[in-house]
Amino acid sequence: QLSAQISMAPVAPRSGDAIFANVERVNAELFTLTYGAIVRQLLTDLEEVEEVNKQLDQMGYNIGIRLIDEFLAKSNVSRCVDFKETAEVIAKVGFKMFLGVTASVTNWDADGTCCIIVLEDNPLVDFVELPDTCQGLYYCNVLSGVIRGALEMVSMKTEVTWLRDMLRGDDAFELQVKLLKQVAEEYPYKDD
Ligand code: MYR
Repeated sequence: QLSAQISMAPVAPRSGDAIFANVERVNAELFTLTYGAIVRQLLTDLEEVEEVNKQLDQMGYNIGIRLIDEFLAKSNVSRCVDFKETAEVIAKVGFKMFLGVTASVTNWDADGTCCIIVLEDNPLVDFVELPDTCQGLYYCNVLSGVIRGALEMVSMKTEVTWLRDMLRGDDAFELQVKLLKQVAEEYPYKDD
């Protein structure tokens, strides 16, 4: 009897592309909602916002050290000549691949080791509104961890910090990426 109560609208035939786009959209929404559920659970379990920030960063780091392989395999980017190129690759190729948005890189310091990545669109925060009790939370802290972890795997120690955050009322998301140390890669043999 129950089935009789559920009426379904007829489904218009759609092209493969439209179905694929829809699957992607649903995946993206599921990802966004899942991330939200994780943050909420951490807030419940850890109570201190500072601890939640730390935990999200650590989760991101753990993801980043694995994600880099997939990134290098899929993107076909060759080794960057300098940190400036690396930052552009993260903003234009990395964010596109894993978040579906691109970011821009600005505010380089004189020696090219510190810049700001600006994200105007961030699917992680779709549907998100933070209550007053969450002041101090860096909701997207997983992203800074991902970048730090991924870069560490290609020999760059970095410090990644949020400068602006739309959930805190700013008009964009800004991440400062600072190169602390570039570990020289060791090759098993020298070519003479
Ligand atoms: C190199 O220097 O050889 C290339 C290094 C490219 C690193 C790209 C790291 C991608 C990290 C993706 C972050 C996406 C955040 C959602």
